[in-house]
Amino acid sequence: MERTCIIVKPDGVRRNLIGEVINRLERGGLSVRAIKMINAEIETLRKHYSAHVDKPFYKGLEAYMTEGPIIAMIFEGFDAVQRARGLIGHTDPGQANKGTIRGDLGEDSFEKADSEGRGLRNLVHASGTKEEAETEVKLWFEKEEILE
Ligand code: FUP
Repeated sequence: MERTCIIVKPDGVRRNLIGEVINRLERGGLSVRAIKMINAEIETLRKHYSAHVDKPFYKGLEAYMTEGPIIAMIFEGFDAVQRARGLIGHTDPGQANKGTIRGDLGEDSFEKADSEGRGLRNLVHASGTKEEAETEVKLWFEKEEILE
């Protein structure tokens, strides 16, 4: 069965939205396969965002992702990667459709974040492709943390 890596980012944890995120993904047909609360390590973030480390916004993104604990999860289900991204919505909460997690619960936008020179607070991360999902599962989880 297809898997995807989902992270509730520090703003989602701080705003008590962990349950809401899990609920929406579960009701959307996905099942939790693994879950943990951690402080993201700088080294792990650099690998996770390897496509972005050299971009000007990376420092802000790293600062945001380390401002508090995160919830790292693996969800499983049919077409899990695309299904989760559909339920979560557009990267920019300011452009995300109503009915999506970022569209309904997001309070930030690229415009706001850029004007304040900080990372975009968009609540949740979801893997972009099946290949990314498998890489991220290995990056964030030890084998023993994924129960059979
Ligand atoms: P997503 O696939 O939705 O996680 O989005 P991207 O891979 O495009 O971006 C990764 C993260 O970098 C996003 F959560 C938002 C952040 N980002 C910025 O803060 N500024 C930018 O200009 C682009 C991305």
